[in-house]
Amino acid sequence: MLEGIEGVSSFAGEIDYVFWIVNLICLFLFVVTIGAMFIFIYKYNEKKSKPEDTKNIKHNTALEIVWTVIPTILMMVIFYIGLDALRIQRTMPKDADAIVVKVIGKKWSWSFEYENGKKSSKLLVPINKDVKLLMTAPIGDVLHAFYVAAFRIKEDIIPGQITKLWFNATKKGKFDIQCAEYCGTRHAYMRSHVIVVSQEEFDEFLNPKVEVKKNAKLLFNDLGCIGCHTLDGMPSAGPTFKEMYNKDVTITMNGQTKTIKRDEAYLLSAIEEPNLHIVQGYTANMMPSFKGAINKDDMITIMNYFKGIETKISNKPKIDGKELVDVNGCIGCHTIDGTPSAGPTFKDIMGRKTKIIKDGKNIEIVIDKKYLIEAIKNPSSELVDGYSNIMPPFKDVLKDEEVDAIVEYLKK
Ligand code: HEC
Ligand code: HEC
Ligand SMILES: [Cu+2]
Repeated sequence: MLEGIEGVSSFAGEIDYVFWIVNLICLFLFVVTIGAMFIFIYKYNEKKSKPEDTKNIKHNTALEIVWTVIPTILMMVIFYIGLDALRIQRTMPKDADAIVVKVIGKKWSWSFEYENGKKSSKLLVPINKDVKLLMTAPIGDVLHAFYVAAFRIKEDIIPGQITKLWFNATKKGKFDIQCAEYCGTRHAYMRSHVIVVSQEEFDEFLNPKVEVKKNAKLLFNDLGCIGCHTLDGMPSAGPTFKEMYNKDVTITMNGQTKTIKRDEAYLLSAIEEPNLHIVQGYTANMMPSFKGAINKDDMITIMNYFKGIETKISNKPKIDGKELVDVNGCIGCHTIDGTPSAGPTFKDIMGRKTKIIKDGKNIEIVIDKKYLIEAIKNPSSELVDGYSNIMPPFKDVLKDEEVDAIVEYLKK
């Protein structure tokens, strides 16, 4: 079935009911009036009946009551069921019981922001959960309308005002979002998707489990090694961790004393089976076994530390240039496949020759990193020849590292 025909929100049934009742009433009235017209065309055809043969009827009370009362009742029915469906659609769920998403519609893209600050260019929502949309457009933008046919929802988006919608999706899948208010050149491309997923998938999307790579020092702290070992060469309850790797050590193993090299296998067994060999001068049964307590990644980090290789901490999620380009609506005006749009294409942009207008002068330049940064932060300072000055400046919207990430992405 065509996407959008089947209603997949909790109140789609009520909306469809109104739709069908109104249409059936219209169909009935259409048949009655057009049918009567054809009957009269036939019956009172001038060839068959002369006007003077026809009775001159001035009044028929019964008929007039019928054609007044029946349409009035039908009108009241339409009003009642319409109002009822509207009431359901306009009664917003409480913020506490719903997922509240900010929707920004602007020339010519959609972006969605969740309560925890997560931004996305697609509206991902869990199934069977109330979702409340607070929608707006930036001041200076134009009117748009948020329309999801499959959910039977549509509402205007007005710069500087907040309009609201809610829905509760009853089926998993991908459903079209379309701007339903003509808003300029790229209006037809102002599209996105609602993606309805399970609660688990939604949670993972909202709070992705970023793998935080800890550095060795943090691990030593967390695992409690620091209680018995030092990093700076000082002895403690156990030997220091300073410069151990590949150095000789004297140990007692199976009652025998011998000197061996601290290679990786030795270090590993010293951590996992500490009582297998005891370092001379220290007591056995002191160090607990960490077998199974340290995962593979962390063990690599620890070994790297012993070997003198520093593992960098990266607990900041990586800034993804592609995601930023999506979320900030760049694709509303630029393409990545070489086709022209409201702005120049991003394809092969780095190193490309282009004519720009700078300080009123027409010059040709080769696009480099510095130019790209300026073109994103202050587009009107260097206008590409042949295009209009419609790109919003991103200098206060994007952080410097975000602009860098976009430039990195554009290079590809
Ligand atoms: C309760 C104290 C204690 C804790 C906690 C402890 N150790 Fe030990 N560790 C010792 C003692 C005592 C020795 C020396 C005796 C031996 O060889 O078992 C030792 C020996 C070692 C050795 C061999 C040292 C050498 O000079 O050859 C390594 C490697 C080691 N520990 C790593 C660790 C790591 C990694 C941790 C944390 C995951 C840790 N230890 C936690 C007490 C501890
Ligand atoms: C409303 C439409 C619109 C949006 C949104 C938009 N741009 Fe533009 N962009 C343009 C137009 C039009 C031009 C050409 C005129 C100019 O230089 O400002 C342009 C020019 C550029 C240029 C210079 C291209 C060249 O060939 O020299 C870059 C780079 C650029 N945009 C990047 C971006 C990025 C990155 C975003 C998103 C963060 C973005 N744009 C969002 C319309 C837009
Ligand atoms: Cu629009």
